Parts: sequence; C-alpha cells; structure tokens
Amino acid sequence: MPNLSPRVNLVLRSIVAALLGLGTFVARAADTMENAYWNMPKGVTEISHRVWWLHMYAFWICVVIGVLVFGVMFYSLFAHRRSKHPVPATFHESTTVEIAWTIAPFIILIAMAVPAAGTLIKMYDTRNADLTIKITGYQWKWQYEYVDQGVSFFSTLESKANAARQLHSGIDPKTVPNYLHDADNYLILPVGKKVRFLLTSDDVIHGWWVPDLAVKKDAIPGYINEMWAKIDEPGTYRGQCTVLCGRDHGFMPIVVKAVSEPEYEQWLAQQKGANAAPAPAAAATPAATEVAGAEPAPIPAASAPAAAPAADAAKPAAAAAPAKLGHDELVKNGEKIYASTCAACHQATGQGMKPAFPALVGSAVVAGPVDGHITQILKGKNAMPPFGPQLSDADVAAVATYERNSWGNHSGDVQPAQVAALRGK
Ligand code: HEC
Ligand SMILES: [Cu+2]
Repeated sequence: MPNLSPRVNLVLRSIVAALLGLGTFVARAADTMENAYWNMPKGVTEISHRVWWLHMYAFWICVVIGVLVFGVMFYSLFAHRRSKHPVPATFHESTTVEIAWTIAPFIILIAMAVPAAGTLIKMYDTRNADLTIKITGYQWKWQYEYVDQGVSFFSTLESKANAARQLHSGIDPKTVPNYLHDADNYLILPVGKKVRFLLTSDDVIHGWWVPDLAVKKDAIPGYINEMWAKIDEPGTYRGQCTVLCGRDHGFMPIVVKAVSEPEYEQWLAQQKGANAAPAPAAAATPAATEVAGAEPAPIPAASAPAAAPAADAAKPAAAAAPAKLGHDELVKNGEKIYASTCAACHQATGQGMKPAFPALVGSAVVAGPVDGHITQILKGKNAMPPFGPQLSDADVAAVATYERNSWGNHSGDVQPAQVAALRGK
C-alpha cells in the first residue's frame, strides 16, 4: 500500500484481517450447523438432498431478513431514544418505501416458491419405478409386500427392545442398541433403483417416515398413498410411525436396509425360496382359500391369504402347516408370536391390563373349548382385532397352545388343522 503512513497501513491491515477472520468463523459455524445432528439430515436420495437444500435456503433467507429487521429496529431504538431525540420527526407516507416493502417480499416469496414447486413435482412423480413395495400399517407393526415378486413379511419391534419397554421389565433401555429404532425384519431395498411405495393401513391412520429418504406420508385405511425413493448409498436408515395411532404408537419402528443390486437379488431369491414352501400348503388347505371371501377386505390388494403364508416364510415351522406339531415346538413358536403380536395388550405375563385388556391367566376362554379360543384369535372380539389375516394356521395353533400352557394354564394343545377347519366359518 503506497503513500500511506505506517499507522494507517496497520489499521487497514487489521480491518482486513478481522473481516477475513469473521468470514471464516461464520462460514465454519454455518457448516457445523448445517451438518449438526440436530439439523435436518441431508439424507441419501436426490429428493432428500433437494429438500435439505430448500430447508437451508429458506433458513438463510430468514436469517438475513431477521438480521436486517432486528438491526434496523435495535438501531432505531438506540439512536433515536428519547434522551437524544426528545422531539420525534413528523414525516409520513413515503411512496418509495411502500413500493419497496411490497416488492421485496414478493420477490422473496417467488424465489422460494419456484424451487419448492419443482421439488414437489419431482416428489410426486412416481412413474417409471423399477420396483413397487406395498406398505400396510397395523396396530402395531408394518407389513411389506414386494408386489411383483410375491414376497411379503411383517416387521415388528426387535425383541430386546420389546422386552425392555414392558412395565417393570428391569432392563435399562440404554443397554439396548437402537432402542425403539430396530425391527425384527428390515425392508431390504436395492440402491440406485427407483422404488415406489404404496401406503395403506389395515386399522387406524399410521404414518411412514424415514427422514434419510425424505419420504413421509400417512397410511390411511381404504386409501392408497404413493411416494418413492431412489437410494444412492448402501446403509441402514431408520424411521418410525409418525401418526399417533394408539397406545403402542411409539413401538412400530421402520428400518430400511439399502444394499447393492446383487445382494438384493440374492436376498430376494432366498425369500422366494422360503415362500415357495408354504404356498402349496396353504392352497391345499381348502379352508385357507375361503378366507378371501370371508374376510371383509377393504382394499382388494390387501387380500390376506397371499400375505399370511408369505409372512411366515421366516418361521420354518409354518411351512409344515397341515402336519401335526409337537408340544414343545408349538409352545416355542407360540411364545415368539405372543411376544410380537399379543403381549402389547395382554402383557408378557398374561396378566393383561384391566379393565381394557383381560388377563389370560385363569381366563375362561383359554381354559375353555379349543374352538372358542381359536375363533377369538381369528376373528377378534370388540377391542381385540382379528388376527386371521395376519397369522397362518400354524401361527394361531402355536400361540393358542402357548397361552393354554403358560402362566399356570393347562388346557391342552391346538393343532394347525383345527385352526384351518375354523377359518372362514
Ligand atoms: C389391541 C389389543 C389386543 C391384542 C394385540 C390382542 N388382544 Fe386378545 N383381547 C383384547 C381384548 C380387548 C379382549 C377382550 C375382548 C372382549 O371380550 O371384549 C381380548 C381377549 C382375548 C382372549 C379372551 C380372554 C378372556 O378371558 O375373555 C384371548 C384368548 C385373547 N384375547 C388372545 C389373544 C391372542 C392370542 C393375541 C395375539 C395373537 C391377542 N389376544 C392380541 C385385546 C387384544
Ligand atoms: Cu402407527
């Protein structure tokens, strides 16, 4: 800097250095904030990136507006305080200012609406999907159906978390990894494929939300909502039900696992292999096919018979539906089904929660004839939902046997054939 006294030179240099420092600080702070865990996640899809960008874009516009407005306000409060300016100015009505403060917000709104509308249009474009998954919400679990692949299963709260959440369980939730954010079966999806989700519910309104995928919609009985995601990176993405759907609303987590395409194909082949076994068995049971007619299915695609045997694919015992099962096997399978399907209302101890949910300890239904017990499970009663559409014959037999031989009950075993005979009646 020529011709400047050393002192001026120093002052100028200091100012430049201070501005640079401040700039770096603001940039760093902004970066930290944008990536902070409490900010909205950037996610792993193009849409989620766009949504995140919109969120930050609107946020920074708000910051600038906030700084300007509060800046003018605080400056005015200070500079024109009464002790300095006892007599206020009397001017009013400035056309220029009025036009400016009409046009400026208008421009800001347009600047925000244009990219937002573009993103919304993209979000709603579910055409040309490579793969369709039908998601059905139940109190309190999710069902995933790979529509064109004939694969279907339920996803419920992982068992350790389910045990820990019970009243007086004595288990510290902090010792359970991903407490309430882990499921027994994950929704497996291939990366780089456009996946269309069809979302509905079997009972009340649920909401399917995975922040990293930027998908969130209500699952409404009788309606089908659509959304889609194309996941860029393999990984495990967690979400949860977002509509207050009853007392166990907090216990229906969502876990999506995105894997490479070959891994996905391999997994799918495994599922199909596992599904192949129970399918003919179910068809061979005449009663099972009648369910379609007997069940008042509000949405045609929700037809239960296809879903039920497929869902049991994970449980090998279910494959042998018509066969006679041993006592120990029934009780063992029944205990699992009870924990994931019944314990929410009747409690792990079978004590229920009076007065709404009756105890199964010393229950007349459990101690009574097998047929009444089975029918109650298949068809439900009052506040108890029907489990016929969700559980296979082997499942119902197992859970009934478990109830009849637990907590001091001793009322004998139930075989899948007995359940099959009562379905559709
Ligand atoms: C959403 C809560 C809920 C779930 C889940 C549930 N039940 Fe029930 N259950 C009830 C209610 C409510 C009743 C009482 C129905 C009535 O008599 O009005 C009941 C009654 C029963 C009874 C008869 C008890 C008695 O003495 O009257 C049996 C047996 C039974 N449930 C078995 C099961 C089995 C097996 C499952 C799991 C497959 C299950 N329940 C899941 C709510 C539930
Ligand atoms: Cu829900």
